Amino acid sequence: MNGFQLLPGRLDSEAQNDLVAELDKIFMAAPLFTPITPGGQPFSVRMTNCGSLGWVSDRAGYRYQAHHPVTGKTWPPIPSALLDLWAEHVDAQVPPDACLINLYGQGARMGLHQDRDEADFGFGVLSVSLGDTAVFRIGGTVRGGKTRSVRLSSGDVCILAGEDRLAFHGIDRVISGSSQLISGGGRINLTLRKAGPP
Ligand code: MD3
Ligand code: FE
Repeated sequence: MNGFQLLPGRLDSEAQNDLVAELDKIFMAAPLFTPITPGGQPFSVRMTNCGSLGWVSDRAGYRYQAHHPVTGKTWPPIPSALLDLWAEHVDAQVPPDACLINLYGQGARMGLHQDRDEADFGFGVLSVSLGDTAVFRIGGTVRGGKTRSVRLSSGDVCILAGEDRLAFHGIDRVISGSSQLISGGGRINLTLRKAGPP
């Protein structure tokens, strides 16, 4: 499996609602926080994690760590439905150790970036979109190259692997009111990864 693979509607509405219920429990154990770039700017996206490692950002840089940056607690476990998706679409032998949870409220976006904080880029990344539709942008591995726009709707799963694993990508905007899944509106994206060393 190689490149950017979009599985539209991979999760039906029952599976989406089940995941939202799991996320409500995760948010109680690991509250959403606002990461700060190494340059000192807050992200417009709020985040938390589940799994043995979580992605965090602050003045000291971007990294994966075993503890929540505010509570100091370990992250809650990854829901089994997500582990099953990973085993089916990414790797049946090696499970993910990190699940980053991004919450996009009104006006939140994510600038073009590469994901390069993981130990081994040979593993793919699996993303699950929930709630309002996102206008996602993906380019090549060189900043400033050609990009294309793809809509990510609630229940869509995408897998990034091989030649596109280091592609520049971001979220231009979220279309508010496009889904009723999340009370209060907004979008949640889950990214499953094998982040740590073997
Ligand atoms: C393309 N998240 O958390 S998910 C991120 O919707 C991130 O919250 C976006 O970019 C979001 O790092 C996009 C789709 C995605 C995830 C990982 C990728 C696209 C990717 C890795 C390489 C290339
Ligand atoms: Fe990313």
